[in-house]
Amino acid sequence: MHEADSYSAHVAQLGERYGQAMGERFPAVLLHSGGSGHYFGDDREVPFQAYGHFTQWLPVNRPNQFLLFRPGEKPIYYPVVPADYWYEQDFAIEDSWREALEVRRLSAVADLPKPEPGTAWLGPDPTLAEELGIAPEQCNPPGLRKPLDFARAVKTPYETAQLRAASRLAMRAHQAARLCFLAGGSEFDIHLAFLEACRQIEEELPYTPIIAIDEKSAILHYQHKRRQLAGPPRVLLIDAGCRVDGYGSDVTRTWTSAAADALFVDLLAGMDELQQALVAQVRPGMDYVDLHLAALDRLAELLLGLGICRGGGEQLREAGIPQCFMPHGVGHLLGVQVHDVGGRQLDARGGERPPPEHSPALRNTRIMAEDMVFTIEPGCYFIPMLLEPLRESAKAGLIDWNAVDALYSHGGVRIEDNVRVSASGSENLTRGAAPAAA
Ligand SMILES: [Mn+2]
Repeated sequence: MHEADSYSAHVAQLGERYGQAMGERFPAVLLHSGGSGHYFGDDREVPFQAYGHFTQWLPVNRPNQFLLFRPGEKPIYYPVVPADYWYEQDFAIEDSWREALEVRRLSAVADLPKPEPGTAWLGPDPTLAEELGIAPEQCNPPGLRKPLDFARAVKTPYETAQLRAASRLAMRAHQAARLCFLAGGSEFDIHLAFLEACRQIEEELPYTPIIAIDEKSAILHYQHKRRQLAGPPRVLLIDAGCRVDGYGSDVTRTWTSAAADALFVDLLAGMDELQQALVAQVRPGMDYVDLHLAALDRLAELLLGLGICRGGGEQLREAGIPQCFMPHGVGHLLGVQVHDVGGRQLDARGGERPPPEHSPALRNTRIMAEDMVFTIEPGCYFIPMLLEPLRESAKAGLIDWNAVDALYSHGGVRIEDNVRVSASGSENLTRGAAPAAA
């Protein structure tokens, strides 16, 4: 018998899931990792990222890898390893893969056996599917893809173990980033400190780290890495994760230096408490939309308590003030993709459950179920583009503008952990994880 969280147990569970989704309609499914591509008018290759449904079967982030699944049979993995002296094409096949899969190495895509009639194709290249004799209606059929997208929110024990390890690695690198910031490092220095500590290069990470000092932390997806500090730094917001066997962590921390305004330091402490209170609300059956609403309510109370806002919670909510400070959703599904698929799916058949009108950026509207993994990442930012229009409006009295003017230079706060829904509550994969040993 295999350990419950072993790779072969994962493959067996995935097989059951696929069998159910396929029903009587498809005798087999052929998954393709994807093909390599070039920039327009250039011979330089675009960085490759394997298709998510392929990655869930096998952590091989290479073009032209195939997996054939037939219910009741050992899945067949076809690594295509072309003869090539420009790139290293050969790679090690892990023992655990050989145990769970039948491995049949090919030297060209053309050597792939012709799929049996009715085989469904999952992958990004319908032209290749057609060349292999797969009919267009068998190519990424919604009747198969939708139930698989929906099911991916719930993790197998193996997947949870990878996500736990990815969080553990990220915590080690976040600690190095914090020390670099406190020692006076620039955004660029902090980026390098993060990479060095997790020992992953940028293309191995699940996404490009956001490393923002002071007012830049109010830019939600700030993309630059300044080499120099503009002045004594007050705030670091770092949103960065690591990848383990295809599974990514997505962790945000905000740190202050001794130069930070006392009000901002209080805001940071309040946001940390708020974030943990949200994690404590998680349980199977809860609506994720309600968690988002709870985040907005708690944020309104925090802003009132700190004197950044005035009036009552109800008044702030009605005026949409919390969303001016937190214009994003409180989190999203997490897995082989940072924003994992199916976040707004109504049920296994498909259909959308859109976010509430007042929070269009919310990426997750699912009902929580055991072993679902998502992020919980409340934030509070001083974004001139969103706050300045209020200054001239009838809502101006709900905000203490002296506080806002003082905190523009500090940017904002976001605290993000990765959370698994347990049988009766939650497991915080990020805070529960001891940092990996150096
Ligand atoms: Mn996130």
